[in-house]
This record gives sequence, C-alpha cells and structure tokens, in this order.
Amino acid sequence: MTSYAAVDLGASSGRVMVGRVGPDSLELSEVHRFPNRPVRVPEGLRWDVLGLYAGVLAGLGAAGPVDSVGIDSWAVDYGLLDADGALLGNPVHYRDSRTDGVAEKVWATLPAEELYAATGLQYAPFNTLYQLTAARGSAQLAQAERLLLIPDLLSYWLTGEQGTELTNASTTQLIDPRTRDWAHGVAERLGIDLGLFAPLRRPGDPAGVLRPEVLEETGLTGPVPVTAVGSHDTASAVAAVPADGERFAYICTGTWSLAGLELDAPVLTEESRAANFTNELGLDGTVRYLRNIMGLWLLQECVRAWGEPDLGALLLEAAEVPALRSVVDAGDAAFLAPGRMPERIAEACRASGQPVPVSPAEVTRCILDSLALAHRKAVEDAQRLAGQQADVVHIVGGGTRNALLCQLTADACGLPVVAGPTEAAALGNVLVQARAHGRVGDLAGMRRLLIRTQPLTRYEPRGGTRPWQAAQARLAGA
Ligand code: ADP
Ligand code: LRH
Repeated sequence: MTSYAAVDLGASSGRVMVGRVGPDSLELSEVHRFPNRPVRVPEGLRWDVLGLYAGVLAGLGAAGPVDSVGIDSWAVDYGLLDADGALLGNPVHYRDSRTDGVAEKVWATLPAEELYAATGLQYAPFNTLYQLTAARGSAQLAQAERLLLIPDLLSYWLTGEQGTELTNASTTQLIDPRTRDWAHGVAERLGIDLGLFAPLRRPGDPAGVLRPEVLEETGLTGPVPVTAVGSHDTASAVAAVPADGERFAYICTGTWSLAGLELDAPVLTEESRAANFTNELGLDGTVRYLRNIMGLWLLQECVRAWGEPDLGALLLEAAEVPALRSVVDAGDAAFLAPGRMPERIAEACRASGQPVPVSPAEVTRCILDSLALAHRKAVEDAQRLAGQQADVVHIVGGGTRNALLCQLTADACGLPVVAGPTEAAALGNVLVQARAHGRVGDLAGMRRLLIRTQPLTRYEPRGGTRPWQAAQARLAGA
C-alpha cells in the first residue's frame, strides 16, 4: 500500500485528501477541507492565496506519512513573482472585471479566428492571455520576473522549485494544442513575454521535494517528493472518469460544468470556434474537448443570497416544482460576476417572455433545468463537431451529490448517466502520482481501478427528449 496526498483547490473549497493505493484497491479519505472565498478589495476581486497555502500546510500536517504530494486547482489564474522570488500582490480572481472589453482589443491585433486556429481555446474573458493583456502597463506586471499558475505557485512555496504544468498551461491560451508546446507566434504578436513562464513540465514529472521548513511545520519526515499531476482540476477530474472502453461523454460538475468529449486530437474548425468549444490538454496526449457552462455557481450564488438555507431540503422542494417552466442560457457569460443572482435569473426569464420564478424552490428548479439543458446541448454539439459518438454520459465532481441534476441530465441527453466519483479531481491527482511511482498502469488501467473500487450511481433517461428539444428551441428563439 502506498499513500499520496492530493491537494485539490476548487473555486468553492480547498481540500487535502489522502489516497491509499494497493494492487487492486484505492481508498480516498479527506483529511482537511477549507472554504475558498474570494475577497473584494478596493482594486478588485482577489484570491486569498496565503489562506489557501495555510490550508494546504494544515492538510499536509493532518495527512500522516505520504509517499508523494500532488496539487491541482482551478485554471487560468496566476501569481507574479519579483526578482527575489517573492509574490507581488494577491492573485486576481478570474471573475474580476478587469478583463471586460479586453478580448475585442486583442482581436483587433489577432483576429479571433486566427487565435482559435492557433490555440484551440474557447473564448472566455478570463483566459490568461486576456488577463495579461488587461494587466499590461501595471506596476505589478512591470516588476514581475516570473509568472506561476496557482498550483505551480503552491508547489514552488512547498519545494522552492518552479515549473509550468502543461494541462493547466493549456488554459492560458498561449499553448498550441497540436505541438503541446508554447504558441510563440501568438505571444509575439500580442507582446506577451513567454520568458515570464517557468519551463513546462508534464503530469508525472518530478516537481521537487518538500522544503525542510515545510517538513518541520507539517511534522512530515523527508524526503517527501512533490509530483506534477494534471494540475488543472478538470484534467485530473477527467483522468478519473470511470469509463471502460465505452464511447462516453463527461460532465465535470462543481462550481462549473465542463461538458464534452475526450479526443486524440484537437478540433480547430471555424464551426467549433463559433460553438465556443475548447481544446484543453489532458493526460497522455488526450484533448479535453468541452464547453464551459456556468454550473452550480448559479445555485451557489443564489444560496448565498438566500442566507444559506439547507441545500438538501431546497433540492427536495425543487424536485416538486413543474419541469421546464422557464430556462435561462447557463452558458451565458452574463452570469459570470458575483452578486444579485436570483434577480439576474428572474430578469433573464422576464426578458425571454417566460414565467418568472419567485420562490427559492422555483429559482432552483429553473437553474437545474437550465443546467441539464446546457449539458444536453454541449454533449450533442461536441459529438457533432468532433464526429465522435457517446453512448453514456459520466458525471463527476460535487454535482454528483445532486441526484435531481443527474436525473435531469440523463432525461435531457436521452442517455444513461453514470454519476461518480464525487472527488474525481483528487482521485485523478492521486492516480497520476501512483502511476509516476510505478503503482498503477496506463490511463485505461487507472480507470479500470476506479470502476472496481468507487461507488457509482446510474440514472436511466425518462420520458423522451421532446420537452427538452422544445425548451432548447424556446431558448434559441428568445
Ligand atoms: P469546486 O471544486 O468547483 O469548488 P465541488 O466539486 O466541490 O466544486 O462542488 C461544489 C458543489 O457541489 C456545490 O456548489 C453544491 O451545489 C454541490 N454539493 C455539495 N454538497 C452537496 C449536497 N450535499 N447535496 C447536493 N449538492 C451538493
Ligand atoms: C474548474 C475550472 C474550469 C475553468 C475554470 C476557471 O474548476 O478549472 O475548468 O475553466 O475553473
């Protein structure tokens, strides 16, 4: 039996999990969970990265002896370091408004079509490329000698060593998905200095050992290696999709819903760009061909506005509300910023001439119907655009705890849904470490181990997809 600590930082919470891997066993236990709350300061919305690092240290302290540590987190965001290697300010949150209107300026230099053909990344205002453009001319960027993506920054603090892990680097929009290396031409044309980035490393590469001070603070006994994993949480989560030789689609559900297919090569067509599909890089030469959907963020923000009522009770009530009364476009970037979410959802329903949901149960039902509808559209579009069929939809992540969402997704897609594992990102993180240390086989072997060891729930589609087709048409015509 070997043990691996997986640090998994989602946009809503961070956790340190310990995975114990045997020849035919895989057990995951949570040793520490801590909230991840953005902080609004006068200059904008920021991550409390020191608080997160403190949570990581506390988690490692509670983990007990481990053979290795791996870190994954949400994508695109970064910390800047000065010439002494010290952090320059708090990392900017991807929901900060500094990127408003920036994409249009970028496209004036490098048209959106060319940018997509070179990077395969969907348009999202927060792609690192747009963030760096927004930061141009700032005192902080002028002083920066190094840029580290969030998991790489934490890894640097733990080990003293710097690198840029590839799966997460692919969310910067500065990577060519065909060569799986930097898109030098894109960076040059936009005046982005690729010298800011540390050398690329790949999942499974060694990433240093815990510094003596970290060993002392956590009570661990060295040497403890840190191993690069799929440091983009979605890369780790997709690695842990328990699929066995089937033709599958996946939906990683948490703060976001990331819905699509695993491919062998990127799809860089104009049709794919117009449909806003992204080609992020996964394990072993795979491509995560998916669409970003606003996800349970919509519900998180409503629940916050309603004073944190009990989620389980709310979902039971929502299940009793008539289906598909009103739907909103859950892919719409208009829902990106925090605040006033129940009102914004009501406004979107009113604007499209649909009944306006009023009670928390009605708003919740509207959100879940809308998410299921967006899942359907993404799964359908991905198959068409990539020319690859799916017979089953795997749902992983926090949303697997929402049985109503899983069932509605099965109904909307007209396909069986297999839900689980819930902590997919942490499991993918653990398995990549175990593989790097020779304890599990290839990606297919990792997935077979998950099927044998993790609890999964199957949802069969009910009632035909007609009502969903009608709702989709209603939304498209609105
Ligand atoms: P992230 O990694 O983006 O922070 P998670 O994968 O942890 O997100 O998923 C968080 C979401 O999981 C929450 O927004 C919530 O909607 C859902 N969730 C968590 N616990 C429950 C529960 N007990 N019942 C239903 N849904 C839940
Ligand atoms: C999910 C996620 C997603 C990104 C978003 C910024 O946590 O990594 O894949 O698009 O955060």
